[in-house]
Amino acid sequence: MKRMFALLMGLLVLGGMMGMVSAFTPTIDGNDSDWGSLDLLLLDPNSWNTPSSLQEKGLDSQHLQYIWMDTSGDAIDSVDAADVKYIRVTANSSYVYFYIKFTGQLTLGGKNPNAQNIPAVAIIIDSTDGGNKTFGGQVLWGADVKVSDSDPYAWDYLIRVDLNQFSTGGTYDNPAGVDVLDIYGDNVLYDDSNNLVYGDYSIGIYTGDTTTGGGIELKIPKGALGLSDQQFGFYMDFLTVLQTANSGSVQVEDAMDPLSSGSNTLSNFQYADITQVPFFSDSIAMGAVAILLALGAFWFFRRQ
Ligand SMILES: [Ca+2]
Ligand SMILES: [Ca+2]
Ligand SMILES: [Ca+2]
Ligand SMILES: [Ca+2]
Repeated sequence: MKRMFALLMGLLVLGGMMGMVSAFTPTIDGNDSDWGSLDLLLLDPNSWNTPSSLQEKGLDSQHLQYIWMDTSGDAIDSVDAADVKYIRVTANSSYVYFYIKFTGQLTLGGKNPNAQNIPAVAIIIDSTDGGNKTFGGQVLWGADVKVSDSDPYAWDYLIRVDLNQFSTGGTYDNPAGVDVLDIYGDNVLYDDSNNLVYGDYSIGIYTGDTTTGGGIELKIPKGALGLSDQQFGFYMDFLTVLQTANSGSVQVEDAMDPLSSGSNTLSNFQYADITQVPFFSDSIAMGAVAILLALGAFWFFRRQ
């Protein structure tokens, strides 16, 4: 009886530990209240705040993630809707999740070709060898952007949300194999040849107000970003593009890089090591529990 009790207690403790360190699953609705609470003023600017540094600053262990705190107010044309405040990244065994927070309220264009001050945001991923140094035109609403030739990065995937394509906030979900284009009028994921990549992804848009700012939440299958089960990290940069009444053409407004007006060359890719996010991936955690259960049962019955 004592052994049975010890076995049960051991499994309970183990289960608790697994729960504490396994990945969390954000709800894709454009709101990041489900990413854990934290005093943003404590976070380091212009660098990744890693899962361990975030825990030191008060993030609970149920919400391990990376946070890039961007400079607020650094959009080239001072449009708050194009100014990224921070980006959160987390992952589980199947998906990578991104949350992009803006300083200003987001306005949605409803496919008005003459819309101004409505940004498109892109996250550029360098996850595999090779790739392209230039992108733009078709995928970035006319803006031509380049990755610095002197840096090692060459992008492989581009995640794009063009707010001019949407009419209302909320969740845009698509079944695997169907592009969001077919249903809602936007394209989301491209490879480095500007071809669409299909997958079971979702977008949540929260337009917010001028005080709270808006946000975009994304769920992308790991495989659609070239990440295998054994590969746990990627380099990324982001950018927002905008056409203002003054500019007359689309230009880059904000990125991880400190930008100057008219500068469309990016070089500040940052590495997100998503192994640090779910300390055990869900499948590894489940496998470990199954093995320990089997060992425990063997030990228990052998001694009966
Ligand atoms: Ca959410
Ligand atoms: Ca910014
Ligand atoms: Ca690459
Ligand atoms: Ca910036």
